[in-house]
Amino acid sequence: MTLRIGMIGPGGMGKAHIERIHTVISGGRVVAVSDVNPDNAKAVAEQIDGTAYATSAELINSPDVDAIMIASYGPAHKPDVIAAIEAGKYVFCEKPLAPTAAECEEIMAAEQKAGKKLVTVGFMRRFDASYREMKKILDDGEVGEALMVHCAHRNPTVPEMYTWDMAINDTAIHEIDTMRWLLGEEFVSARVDKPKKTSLRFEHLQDPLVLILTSESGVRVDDEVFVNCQYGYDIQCELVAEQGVVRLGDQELVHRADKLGRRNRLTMDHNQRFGQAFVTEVQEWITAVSQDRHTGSDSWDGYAAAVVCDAGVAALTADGEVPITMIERPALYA
Ligand code: ISE
Repeated sequence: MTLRIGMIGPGGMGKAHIERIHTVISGGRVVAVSDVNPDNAKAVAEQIDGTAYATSAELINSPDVDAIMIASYGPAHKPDVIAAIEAGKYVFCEKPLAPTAAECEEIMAAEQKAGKKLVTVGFMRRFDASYREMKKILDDGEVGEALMVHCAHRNPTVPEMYTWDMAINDTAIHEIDTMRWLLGEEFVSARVDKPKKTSLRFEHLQDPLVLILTSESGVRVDDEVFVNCQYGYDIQCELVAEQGVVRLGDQELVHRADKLGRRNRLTMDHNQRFGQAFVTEVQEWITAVSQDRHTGSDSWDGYAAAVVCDAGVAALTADGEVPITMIERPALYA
């Protein structure tokens, strides 16, 4: 059986997912699209020989659509995620689940009413082979307890529309989710260190910055966010544990040695760097949904990321530690 997927908001990320689903992934096909820009919906529908729906509500409720993917703008996610839950359909929503913790709570309330986990949040790093290996080493107890994690999240440049808070809730949100998953615990406080700013940035940005998070057991995570580093899309992570250190392998596309020396060609964006992770993520989602089961990050993960982001954004405009408090975890997400 082929899972018939309806895609809401096929912009850059949505189109990349469609391409993967129709070429390297098995078991699914995007058969329907909707978009705030009807011309885009029509153009994408023509390319995939599918149907363009005038509204996301019509797409979600169509009997010809089995499951939903949402790749629209974050502030538009909540009503579509809730409509999919109410229609009893599995929904894959790109990060963030919703921009505020309160909206994520509304989504969790709808899902609890449905009595079933239907929502997967698109945090793709959980599907990256290197992060998975790091987690396995930690979970198997090979290096003892985690003590610290040093992360770096560098982008070559960001456009002027990238607002000051996005360093946390659009960029660092990846480490926030990945570190919660790696360590298996929540964060209790956030702080932001603000070093000298690069001259190669738009004036409104604090770039670089270092987000410092402390977990329930006291593990300290530092995340250097530097989104105008110029040279590449460079993701680093080093886990320091009691009996060893584990770090992500080299990420460069090729190693080259020539008369200029030993050099590497680096990845330049997230689709290159995490291309295989996206494939694994979407393949696992299609396989799981076809078997009527949930996979990947759930609504609680979306909520927790939103709460930590709120604290991180608050810490960006304040000095010192900002405490992080969460509601009690509902039984559905235990
Ligand atoms: C973007 O939205 C992403 O998700 C990328 O992975 C991240 O590196 C970038 O900073 C974000 O703007």
